[in-house]
Amino acid sequence: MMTHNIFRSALIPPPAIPEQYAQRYREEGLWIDQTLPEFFVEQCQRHAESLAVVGHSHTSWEEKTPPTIRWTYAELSQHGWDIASRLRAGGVRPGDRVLLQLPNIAEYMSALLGIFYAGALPVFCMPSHRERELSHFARKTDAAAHIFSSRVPGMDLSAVYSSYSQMLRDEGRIPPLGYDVCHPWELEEQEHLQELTTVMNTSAQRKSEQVAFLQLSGGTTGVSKLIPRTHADYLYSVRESAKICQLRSDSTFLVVLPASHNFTMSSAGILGAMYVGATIVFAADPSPQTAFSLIAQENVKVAALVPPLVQAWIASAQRRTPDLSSLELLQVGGAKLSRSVAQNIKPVLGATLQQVFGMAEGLVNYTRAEDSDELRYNTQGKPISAFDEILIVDDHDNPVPVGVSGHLLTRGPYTIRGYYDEPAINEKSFTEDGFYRSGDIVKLHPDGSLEVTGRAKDQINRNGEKIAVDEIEDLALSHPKIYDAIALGIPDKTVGERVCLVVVPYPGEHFEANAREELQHFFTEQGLASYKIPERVEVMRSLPTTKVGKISRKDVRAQLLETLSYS
Ligand code: OOB
Repeated sequence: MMTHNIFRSALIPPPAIPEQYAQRYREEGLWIDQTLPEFFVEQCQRHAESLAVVGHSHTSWEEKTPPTIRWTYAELSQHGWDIASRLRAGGVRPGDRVLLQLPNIAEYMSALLGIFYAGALPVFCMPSHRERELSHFARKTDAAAHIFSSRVPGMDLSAVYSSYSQMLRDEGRIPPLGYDVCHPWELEEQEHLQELTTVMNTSAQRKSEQVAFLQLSGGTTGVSKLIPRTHADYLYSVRESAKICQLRSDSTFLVVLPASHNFTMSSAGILGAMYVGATIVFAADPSPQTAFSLIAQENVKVAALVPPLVQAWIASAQRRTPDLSSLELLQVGGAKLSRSVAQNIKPVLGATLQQVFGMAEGLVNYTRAEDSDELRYNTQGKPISAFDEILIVDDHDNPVPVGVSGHLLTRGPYTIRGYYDEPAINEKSFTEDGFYRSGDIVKLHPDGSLEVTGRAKDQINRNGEKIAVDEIEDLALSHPKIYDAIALGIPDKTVGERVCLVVVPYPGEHFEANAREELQHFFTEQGLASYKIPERVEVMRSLPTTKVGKISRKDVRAQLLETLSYS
């Protein structure tokens, strides 16, 4: 095994929450003095004998067999320590960043605990990320290691790792070490880590208020920005979420969406389940077939889905009448749920709907158990905390009356005050007094519930995965034949929105009938995650412009929707 003797740069301090707020959050008991690794150790001790994780391993998850791993909390912790020891033996040091990119397999959990136990900070990558995204995260965080599995069907992540590592080397950088869970780094017997205290950075005053990990933003500008969340802020949101969702020790939670997503991780999600000592069941794929058999076999009580998946589950359940009798709560979030689908959840799936409107930057809203059906179907709920501050404003930042739609700005005990190492973007994404500009258009209902009525950001929401249009456009413009390009989200029944790219070739350049294949090949070659690759390509001779000569996205969209309705 390669061991590294490289010192990685220190984490850049994120924009801090002003002390007067921090003090308030401490005094009110929102921020407590506990770190995530301490939380894991404590929960694994407290629930040592309970079943913690059910899932496939990296060797078995492609097969349509029942899950092969069943770990108690004590065993999970042991596996976490094992990974931590291996990471440390390989040269990962406390404070280092580690890219975590695993599919929904049981080892996701041991890797997660392992990174924290080693005193390092996970960077939550998606399984679908490829060279372009991974190299960006590695550069931005000076990551020491990248945990992945080389056995992901249809995706050669060893090759992806090698090729972006070479890219980084060519730039004079030292790439992260690759940690393939199929070939774990070796370990000498005496190297076993035993105690957290030996790996924590003890010099800091309040460890719990330091950055714990980096989440990815949905992104409205370029490649995802990194979101620095602290131990104290995140754990506060987890404890409150578990209470709001009324989780109990028998609230077995099914992980369907990627584990790294903030929704799955903490709303109340994986960490909420750990907070109450419940079992976390990993579905190897999001299909209704896989999920339905796990629900019946494992007595699943809670699942979290994006709206397009809910529709797939409903359609499948109507055909097959599966045994979903254990399912109590179906959380739906990540994109707008239509009322008609919302109303079908209870009658068809038997579970109570909870709408979840959240963002990795912080603020999460839930409909509550006691809410009327009217609120449950029509709104996306109320904020977690009485300390969440919500502003709904017009285009000039003036508050709008209750019931009128406006831009949602927010600030609070678990919402960041700035992205990681992005001073220019932070100026635009946050107000001077620290409110985050979510880019969502919402209206307030008289009871305090929020309803999402639109979106003011240039983003495509495909299956709850967010795509910044300018990332796709910038990449398209690097194509030698493309003079101009616009990326748009086209409404779609199965995934919510699909990426459509409208391109204008240079004079004299042509795309043949297969423009789509040609460009899909180009984007794949550029190492772009597959979910961002345009599924529809339209070639136009020119783009409609506004009176002042700017390209009018609205008109392009209108033209396109018109052509689509005829095709
Ligand atoms: C969740 O987090 P992100 O960071 O992937 O995306 C946040 C954005 C929101 O700003 C909003 O535009 C959209 O996703 N969104 C919703 C929604 N939930 C999220 N739009 C309408 N209705 C909803 N229920 O997506 C996320 C994070 C934590 C919990 C749940 C979702």
